[in-house]
Amino acid sequence: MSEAGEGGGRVAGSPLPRRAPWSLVAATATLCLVSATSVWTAGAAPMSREEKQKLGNQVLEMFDHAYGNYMEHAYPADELMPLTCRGRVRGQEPSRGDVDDALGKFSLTLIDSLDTLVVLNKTKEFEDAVRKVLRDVNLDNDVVVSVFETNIRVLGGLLGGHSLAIMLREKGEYMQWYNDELLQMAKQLGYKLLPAFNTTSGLPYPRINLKFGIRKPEARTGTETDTCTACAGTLILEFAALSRFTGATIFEEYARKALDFLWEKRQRSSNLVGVTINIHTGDWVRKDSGVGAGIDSYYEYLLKAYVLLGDDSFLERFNTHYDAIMRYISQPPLLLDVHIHKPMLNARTWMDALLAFFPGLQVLKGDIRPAIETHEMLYQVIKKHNFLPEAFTTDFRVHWAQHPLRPEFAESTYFLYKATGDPYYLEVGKTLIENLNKYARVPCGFAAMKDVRTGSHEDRMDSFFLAEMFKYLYLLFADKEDIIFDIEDYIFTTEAHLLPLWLSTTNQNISKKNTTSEYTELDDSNFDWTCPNTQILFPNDPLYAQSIREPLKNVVDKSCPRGIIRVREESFRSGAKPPLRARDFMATNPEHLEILKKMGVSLIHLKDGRVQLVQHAIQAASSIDAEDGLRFMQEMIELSSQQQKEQQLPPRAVQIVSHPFFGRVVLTAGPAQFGLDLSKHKETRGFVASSKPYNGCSELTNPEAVMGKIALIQRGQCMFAEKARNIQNAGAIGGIVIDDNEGSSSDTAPLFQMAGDGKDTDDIKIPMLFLFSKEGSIILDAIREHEEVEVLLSDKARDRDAEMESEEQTSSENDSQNQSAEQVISLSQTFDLVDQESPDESSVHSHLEPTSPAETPDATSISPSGETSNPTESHETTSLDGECTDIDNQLEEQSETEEDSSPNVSWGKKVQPIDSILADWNEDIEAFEMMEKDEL
Ligand code: DMJ
Repeated sequence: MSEAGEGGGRVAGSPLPRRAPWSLVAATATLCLVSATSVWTAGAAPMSREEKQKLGNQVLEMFDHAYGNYMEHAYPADELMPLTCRGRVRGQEPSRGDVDDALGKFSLTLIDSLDTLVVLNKTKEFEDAVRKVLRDVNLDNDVVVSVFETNIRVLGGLLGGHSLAIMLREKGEYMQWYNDELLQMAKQLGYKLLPAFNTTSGLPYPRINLKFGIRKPEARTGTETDTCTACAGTLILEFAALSRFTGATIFEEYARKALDFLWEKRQRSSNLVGVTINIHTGDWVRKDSGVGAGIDSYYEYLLKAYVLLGDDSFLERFNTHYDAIMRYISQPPLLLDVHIHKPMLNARTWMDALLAFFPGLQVLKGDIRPAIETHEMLYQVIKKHNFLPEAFTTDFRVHWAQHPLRPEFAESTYFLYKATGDPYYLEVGKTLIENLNKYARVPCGFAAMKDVRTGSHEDRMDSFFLAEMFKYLYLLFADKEDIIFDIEDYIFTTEAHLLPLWLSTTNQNISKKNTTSEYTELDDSNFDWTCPNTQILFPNDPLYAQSIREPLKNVVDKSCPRGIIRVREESFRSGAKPPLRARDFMATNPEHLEILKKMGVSLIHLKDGRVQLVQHAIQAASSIDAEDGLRFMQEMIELSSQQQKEQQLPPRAVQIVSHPFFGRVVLTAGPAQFGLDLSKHKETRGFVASSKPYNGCSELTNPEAVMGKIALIQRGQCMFAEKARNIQNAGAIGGIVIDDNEGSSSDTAPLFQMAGDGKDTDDIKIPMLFLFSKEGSIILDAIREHEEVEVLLSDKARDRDAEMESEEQTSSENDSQNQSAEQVISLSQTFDLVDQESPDESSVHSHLEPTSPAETPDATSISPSGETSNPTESHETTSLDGECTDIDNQLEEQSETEEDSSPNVSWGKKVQPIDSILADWNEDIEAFEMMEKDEL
């Protein structure tokens, strides 16, 4: 135990001030968060108390805007739909797939917000909210919900609410009437979740019917075989708290059993776990491993279970995994997924946004340096795109452009500030606040970003936004006296619900499996039981955090596309060409197939009719053929990427700029293959008017109404180009086609671009955009309410705070063509996104990855779907201290120009010639085969 731990040992809050033996360690973890704020002397300028208070008040105002609109327009529904300003009721909206499994018709957002109200000092509102929960919430609905989401959001929300309700009751002013009713509800819900654990493994089913449980015919669930590791491993805090609060030990026992099983199943050589596991057999279904989606909170709960429950085995497990993470996944500042059996090989070339929680966890662990590095890298990505895109590549391009207002980065910012006291993190928080207000705030709440590149919105405000984002932002700027209780008496669950640390010494009679003997061989000398004493570290070197951040300052702007390209560059430098050029390749040509075989490239016909190419260098006829195969694959990757770009146009934005929207609502629109290209020209701005006839399929009868305006036209009955010509002839300066399929939305349907009519469309000069029905109805509703509605058509939303300048681009040439059908080109590959928290594997970006790269760890694979995986990356150069080549630049995002070099930045891996790569492959494959045998 460190001196720091003992010196920092503080007495936990009431009702049970007694400390268990582990408390010093918990205090040590707490101590990591006890910062040196008062001694900061250099680096970022200190922030005055007034400025902090101003920002804290801004957070309160933003919370009121989000919560107030939810309560006014959505409650008792689960969530607010901030664009259409109503509640999201499951079954009444088009299904969004697994994301909807969080919605159980139990007023999710209200429950998830309970303890936020207390943290934000809104005690009166908390009291009202608790009364509403007790009066209105039904936990017995015939609805299938995610066990994971229900646990972290609803059970956690009820327990967090209960924890703070009894704290307030004890203080003697508020909640005097409270008789543990929230806890009774939590217990009722706990019993409803228990049937999910009825598996031989003890791992829970991913879903349960709140009314009928599992497997009954009425339940409509219980046939699943897989779950994600986080889904099965993120229960212990809530379940143990429930057991300790109520004395009913069964909950903690079940959660422990699931954790024990996951621990048993870890890959024994690497000590890593996969993303999804079969709940019956315990086999890993997805063998890739990272710290983001699908695994994240499993690690979080091991460490926090130790802090809350004081059980050493949890810390030992955490340390074992942490050692593996730092060995294989952490490539500072990146965190890259690897394969559990071959952890030296990367499984992906991109990172997901959920991993942004990890620096916060590292702070709790006490490993500050990599936390600072990763956080800084994430901040650079945010500065580039305003928000963290759902996924971004290792060279920081957008991979999935969505951003559902996730709180993980704010969480890590808070913990880093607590640990370092560096005012830099307050400035980071300020930027987050500004971006939320500038880009996500809409008149009826805050809307998720549909596409961070265009600034367009989704009609979605997830409950975690209220549970987590406002808590962490408020706490970041709050001084001790701004909060009515001592926050350090509590631990944050993964949903930021607060559980009191005194639970550790309450009702401890849970039977524990003693597994400590398994750890004797572990060398955890680098990851010992203490964390650095930040009270010594930071005052001694106030520039410590800054000195770690400094080399990373330009990491995003100065980066070059890396990895796969580098190998190609190396091999092309010699001028060598593969015997078969990618552009000539035909999958039906037997000669070509023969050449592929020689090069070790095999062809896999996917179920959906596409083909996937996989190279196994070891299967090539010779090492020269293997090199040729590598070159062929690189050409193929480039070709595929180019083809994809040709097929895809990024989405466009329709921004409502008139009162009361003032640019705050941005709708995702599909582009047209004809008319003014908004990516090349300035935006078009104008008032909207409906055309008559509304389908725009004949000469307009109301040209005076659409003259000089942007015409609204309904989809259907004739070609898009014909509609465009008709409105152009009537003098419109632009057109918006609104889908005639009622209920369609870009939230649930893939965007597409409107195709021409097969003839010359050069005569169409005005811009044309497409809106699905739901987005279109936002404009139609606005006209009904406000008559004059002005919009901006563009490729990217404009700064909504600046006064919008009028911009008109009109052109009209008369011509019209008649056709009988529309043509549509699908853009679904890029924009068909799925939620990262999906509890089962089948839902996780299956569209983008028909064959998991993790299944071919020793191979370079590419499919015409555009998703490429190249595990050879881990052998390739990642040192970026050279110049990007033109070829590299071809792969950059269409609209972005990035700088050509990245001096001073090294990812810590070395350039390797191809011979050596191939030799390594062989070694890896042998090691892999050995491991597989061992496991059998
Ligand atoms: C939250 O519900 C929790 O933090 C969870 O562990 C991960 N995802 C969301 C927020 O992004």
